[in-house]
Amino acid sequence: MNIKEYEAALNEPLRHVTLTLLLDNNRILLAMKKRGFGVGKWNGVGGKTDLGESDLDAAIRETEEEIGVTPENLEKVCVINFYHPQNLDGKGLNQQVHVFIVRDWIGDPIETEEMKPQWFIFDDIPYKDMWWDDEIWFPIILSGSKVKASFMFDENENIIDQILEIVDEV
Ligand code: 6OG
Repeated sequence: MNIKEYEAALNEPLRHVTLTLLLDNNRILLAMKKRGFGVGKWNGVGGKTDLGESDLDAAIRETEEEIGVTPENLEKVCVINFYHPQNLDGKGLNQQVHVFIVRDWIGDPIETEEMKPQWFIFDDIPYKDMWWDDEIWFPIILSGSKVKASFMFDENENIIDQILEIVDEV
């Protein structure tokens, strides 16, 4: 099954999730996920958008909860659909991730029960310990472009289909 076929068969909208990336000149803040979905991987910070909440407000709230900083002037740079059809619990893991970059924030990143933050220079992003899709779209957004994409994974978290376009607005 490919992405187009799978999307045609889906009858529920995707759950919205946020992902926020703090940037400081040529450095990016990633955080080690300590529990839950994506445990053991470096990633931006974020989580589920609540019912009635905007994705922007969810991104701010999740960043406060997970690394203790309040982001300001968030810029949405990506919308990515992630499909996990092979997974037994595939329905629950399908999600639409709204990605924001941030250059202004209040407070210093701190470790919490959920995440352990660390700065990385752009040339040293630990892609081997991240979701495989990140190596594809991180360089595009770090060079200043915006992306709409879809990725489909197998049960071993390998990418089995992808669609990606660079867009003016997401
Ligand atoms: P919680 O389940 O912790 O939110 N997320 C992904 N991030 C990347 N870079 N690649 C993926 O490829 C991802 N799938 C999900 C969105 C999950 C967090 O993980 C992100 C959320 O920030 C599969 O509430």
